[in-house]
Amino acid sequence: MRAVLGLGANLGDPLAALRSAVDALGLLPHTAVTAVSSVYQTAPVGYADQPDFYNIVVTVDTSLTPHALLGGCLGIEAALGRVRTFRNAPRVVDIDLLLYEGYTEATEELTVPHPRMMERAFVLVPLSEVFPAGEALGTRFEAIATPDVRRIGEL
Ligand code: PH2
Ligand code: MG
Ligand code: MG
Repeated sequence: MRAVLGLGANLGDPLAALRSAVDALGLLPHTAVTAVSSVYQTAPVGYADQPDFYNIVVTVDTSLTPHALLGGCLGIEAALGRVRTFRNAPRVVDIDLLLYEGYTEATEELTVPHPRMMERAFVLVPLSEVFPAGEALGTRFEAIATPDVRRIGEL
């Protein structure tokens, strides 16, 4: 199955954290990383008083279930030193399951498609790089260019 992940980091060495996270995703069982977007420097959304984020979108091929993949993502966040404080707080790395082929769920543990992805340019702009036709795993989206999301190069 194919899945799309959104990664963000804004504490410590964010680019190193994103690289380590992508490497770790590829080491999850039965999982291969199939695409990695460029890195975008993005203005913080939700809680403004924190450093800019660095965001990427990654696609994987996996036979992990959505919950097992989510568990893998949370394990990687913890292994890279993420400490959860408050909502939208600065973080070493955040790995969100945005889309999972043929699957929807809305529970306390997991909501896919990600409930806020359609309003977040820091997700949609890198997503549109990986899916230039504006459709990802059957989900249509539109990315609007904004100065708050700036491409800075390859990971
Ligand atoms: N993640 C959030 C809240 N705000 N802002 C930016 N720019 N990038 C993020 O990844 C981000 C955010 C919650 O996960
Ligand atoms: Mg998030
Ligand atoms: Mg998250």
